[in-house]
Amino acid sequence: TTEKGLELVNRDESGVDTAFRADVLSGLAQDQKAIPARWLYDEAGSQLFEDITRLGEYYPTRAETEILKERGAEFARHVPPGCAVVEFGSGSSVKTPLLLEAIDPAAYVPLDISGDFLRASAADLATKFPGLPVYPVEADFMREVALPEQVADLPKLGFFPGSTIGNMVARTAVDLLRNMRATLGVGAQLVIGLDLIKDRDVLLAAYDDAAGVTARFNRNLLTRINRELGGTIPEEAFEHQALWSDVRARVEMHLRAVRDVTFTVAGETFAMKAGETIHTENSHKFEERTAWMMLLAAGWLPRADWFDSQQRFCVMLAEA
Ligand code: AVI
Repeated sequence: TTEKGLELVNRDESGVDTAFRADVLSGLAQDQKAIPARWLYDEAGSQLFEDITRLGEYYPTRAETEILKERGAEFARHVPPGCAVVEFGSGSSVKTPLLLEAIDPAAYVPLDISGDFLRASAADLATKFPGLPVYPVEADFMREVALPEQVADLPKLGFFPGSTIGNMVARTAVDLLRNMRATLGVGAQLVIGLDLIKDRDVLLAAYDDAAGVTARFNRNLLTRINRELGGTIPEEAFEHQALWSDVRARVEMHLRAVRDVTFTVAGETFAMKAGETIHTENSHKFEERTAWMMLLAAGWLPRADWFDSQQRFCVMLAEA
């Protein structure tokens, strides 16, 4: 285990991230090739995702920000005074301050697996909220996390914005929500953002924008594989594809081979026929009732929800 910034990554003697290599090699060996979406977020990918959130077609960030901005006083009425806000992920420079301003908490605890992101967002928050104690925790929040003892006696409010829960299949989403409940404790509350099922063309445009930013975000995975795993993937032979699966209620991103290709990754050879794809991301969309069901399945009781003015996005409040 070596340290990259504060981030703990397992690397072999040649510096390769062993988890990345294992996921790519097993994913490319499947009939329907698939690589977990978390590998989209190297430095370039994280920057491209930031760019996506500013695109005209990508409505979720604006819709959720509208809810946090307009309905803050209503959240505040449901939340006990002096709570500790525990954010799953190191926080967005826009959304986190909106929540903190609305509810005036006693402490802020960002949880993230990446120490670099944690440090950056904690420093940013400290300047915006000089009196607020910030206790960053470097941890994988997909599991139960031990919170700092400084917040042990405070009521907890979990915060998981962005519809990031939608990037997980139902089973993983419920496992995460259950672990969040274990992390926060009985009586805690959770504010969670969920993107809603809507017109197919609106959904697809959000994941296949005219300027091609999402295409660059998706295709950057090939660049990363070639660079970090010594791959020979012909990047120009793959195109970005976004599709809506009505059965699974999700947008899927794929990288589609436009011709027959053969390439190697980490010394292993793979072949794809024209039209075959590598599945790179799921983004599930919800209805109010299916979202409630998911929360209930994980032991959370839905208490309230708020929608943006165009009913595109929902922020739910639930209690453990
Ligand atoms: C981070 N996540 C919620 C985004 C989404 O909308 O599923 C990731 C994304 N992928 C393509 N565009 C945005």
